[in-house]
Amino acid sequence: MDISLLQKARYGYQPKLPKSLTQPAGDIAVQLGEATEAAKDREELRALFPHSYGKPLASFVRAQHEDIRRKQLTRKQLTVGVILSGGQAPGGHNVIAGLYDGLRQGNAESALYGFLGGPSGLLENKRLLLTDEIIDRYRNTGGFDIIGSGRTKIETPEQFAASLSNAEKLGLDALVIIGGDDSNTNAALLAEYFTERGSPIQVIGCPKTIDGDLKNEYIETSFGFDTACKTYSELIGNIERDANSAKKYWHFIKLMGRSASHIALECALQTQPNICLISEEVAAKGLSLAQIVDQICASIVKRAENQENFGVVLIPEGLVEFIPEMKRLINELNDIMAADEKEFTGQGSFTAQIAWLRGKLSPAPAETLGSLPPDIARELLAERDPHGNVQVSRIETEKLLIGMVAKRLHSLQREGIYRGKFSGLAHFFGYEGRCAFPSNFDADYCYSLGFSSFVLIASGLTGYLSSVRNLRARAGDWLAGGVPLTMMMNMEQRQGQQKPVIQKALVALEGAPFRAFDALRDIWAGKTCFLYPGAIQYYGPPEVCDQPGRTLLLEHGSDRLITGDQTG
Ligand code: FBP
Repeated sequence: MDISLLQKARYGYQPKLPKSLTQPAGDIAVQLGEATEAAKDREELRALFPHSYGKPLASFVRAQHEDIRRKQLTRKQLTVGVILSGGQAPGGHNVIAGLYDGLRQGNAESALYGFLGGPSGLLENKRLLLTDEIIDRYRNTGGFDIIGSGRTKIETPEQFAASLSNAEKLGLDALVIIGGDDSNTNAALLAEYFTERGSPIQVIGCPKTIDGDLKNEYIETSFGFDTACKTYSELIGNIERDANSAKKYWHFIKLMGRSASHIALECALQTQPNICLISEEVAAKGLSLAQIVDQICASIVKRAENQENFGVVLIPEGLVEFIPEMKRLINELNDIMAADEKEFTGQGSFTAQIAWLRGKLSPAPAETLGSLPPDIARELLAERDPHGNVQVSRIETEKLLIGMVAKRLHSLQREGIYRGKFSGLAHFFGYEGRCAFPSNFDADYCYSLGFSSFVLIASGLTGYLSSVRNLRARAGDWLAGGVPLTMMMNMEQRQGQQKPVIQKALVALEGAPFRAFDALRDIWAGKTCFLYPGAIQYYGPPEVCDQPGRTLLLEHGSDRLITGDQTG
């Protein structure tokens, strides 16, 4: 098989581990803290998770450390299953490699099965026994192609029973689920279900998603966010330089991140575009589509006064769901389409579907639907994903905004306020970043998360999310352990019912990353302050190659990687 020169070189990269995980496996000690509580809805969660609610935080330390509840890891032979769940995120292969290496280090006879195609692999008992030869072919590479991924949700009683029965048939000691908030909610439910049924099979989760919205006090970032943002930022920087060279286009770039705007914000910090919309701010200020268009036009008009008829606008993928009038429309559409699905799909044509819906919608949402260009309306009516979400990546907000901006500029021209030339180009960056070779940060972080999952399993824990913290320091000083999944949960309304779910972290408007952006964005809107980050570097000085993104550094009180002593 042909492989690129970079892939060949990356096979030789040895991911860095926190010091606590570089001891021989038998010398790693587990320190258990106090019982934990969820931030909200404690009584409901305690009742729903009687066997797994309130577990203590776990951290791994050097065995010679004093005042710890020492627990030597067994060298027992283990059989573990692993699932990749949801969208691809750079570094998934390294999570599996870290888990595999940990298991083999503990006992050379231990086995790791990969379930094929996501959670459905467990339900249908489709799996692959992972060997040295397979693992070595995927070390430090992007993608999830080692075993594939999928978005099947384990939710019916039959699916829970099939999961347990297939795991038992394979003789699994543990199951590792690598996924985002929904998949780790599933991990928590499975852990509770297995224990309730008297099964000793442990369930451990790993925080994955390029969207960056699976984070909290104990999970500093989800893996993949770093590489995806660096990949998009390289592309945005290249477009900025092209825009500044040609001086004739306004580029409207939509960036993935289903709901939260972390990716857009991080890319803005890395590239300093003229405008970056932040969905959470749009919702907080209750901005309408027309007000957003006015905000963009203000920058275009100002720059045109300096003959700068070019610029770059970043748009988060989930924007439409945060604009109050659009949110109301989407919510009503979701309910109507779910309640009368057959009747809706039975309408002969798109025009008939729109007419049918307008008859059922409240007056304001009906008017919003009528005001949208047909292509956008069509995208809003497209099939929902298995979790009942609108597939926001299919809504071409970038084109919608270009059209509305052009119209508004035309009026401003007639009023004599605008004298420039506007030519808008639309881009969408999403899939380009999900399978990139993981940055050194993601390669190290993922390998550590996988290895840490092994230690959680070897320590006999279940219902935990693998956690590696202190990420603004060098890898040797990272702190590995586990966070009880129930600690990160709350109750939310999903498809008409209150359900326990892991909380999604949206961009905090009072947080350091947003404040850093807010302090400079007015300058960026008028002037050309573009930053060109260039491609991810894998080899070279640590401050260029190992530096995590700005969001993580700013959130943890520093503006750059701490490169100090690693030996302590
Ligand atoms: P996860 O939350 O599963 O990691 O997926 C994230 C994501 O890449 C979103 O940014 C995007 O909206 C969605 O997946 C696209 O889904 P699909 O891969 O099904 O097209």
